[in-house]
Amino acid sequence: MAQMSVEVERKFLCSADTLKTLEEIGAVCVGQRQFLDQYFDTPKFELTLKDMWLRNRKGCWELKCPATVDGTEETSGEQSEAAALCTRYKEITNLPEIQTRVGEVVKDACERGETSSSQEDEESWLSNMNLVCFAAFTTVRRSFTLEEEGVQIDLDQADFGYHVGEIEVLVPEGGDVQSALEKIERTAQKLGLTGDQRVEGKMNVYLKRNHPEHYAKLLSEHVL
Ligand code: V4E
Repeated sequence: MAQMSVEVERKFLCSADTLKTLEEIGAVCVGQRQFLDQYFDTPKFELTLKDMWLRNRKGCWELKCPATVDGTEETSGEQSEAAALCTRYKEITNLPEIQTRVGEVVKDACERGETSSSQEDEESWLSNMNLVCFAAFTTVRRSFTLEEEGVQIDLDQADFGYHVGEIEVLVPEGGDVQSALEKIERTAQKLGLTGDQRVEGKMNVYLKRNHPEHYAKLLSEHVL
């Protein structure tokens, strides 16, 4: 069960001043890259209804699922307002581990026969688990670091015309989530962010436009 870090993240709205503010607080640009994300689920959306997000990015498989599922990180009871603005997701990048997790949810899909290990079709596990691509979009991401806090700040521009910022800290397994939350809160303050707006992720906006019924269902099930 190696390679399972927790991504603690707070999204924020970008404005015309964001770049200037980043510069003023001493954030350093560490590069720009572009990537295509393809998200997969069953036709009945069994994964995303459980807040599990399976994607392929640059040829690598990644599964994001809530960090609280195993009850490891949460200090029970209420959390601070600042912490409530942050999401915490486990990031699983090990393919066999991803297949196990997904298989636990997609139990009644199709039987997973020997063909799944066929060399000529490396992605046959997708069809065996009844997984289809439901979202695909390209992001141009400019990344910055704020070294004194050890946070990364990403400015994302999705190809469907949505712009969003993220302050994030990757916490290795067993690491200190609380201190990550504090780093993010201090960074948010330096950026002059207020917590009074609900900030949508790229996927929110994508689903609202392309799968409005599923979007409504995720809202009513409190996934989004
Ligand atoms: C976790 C999640 C989704 C998967 C995409 O996650 P996100 O962090 O939005 O994407 P991205 O491209 O920034 O990934 P990174 O490069 O940082 O790994 S889609 C919806 N969710 C859940 C979710 C939520 N409930 N609330 C907020 C504010 N964001 C995401």
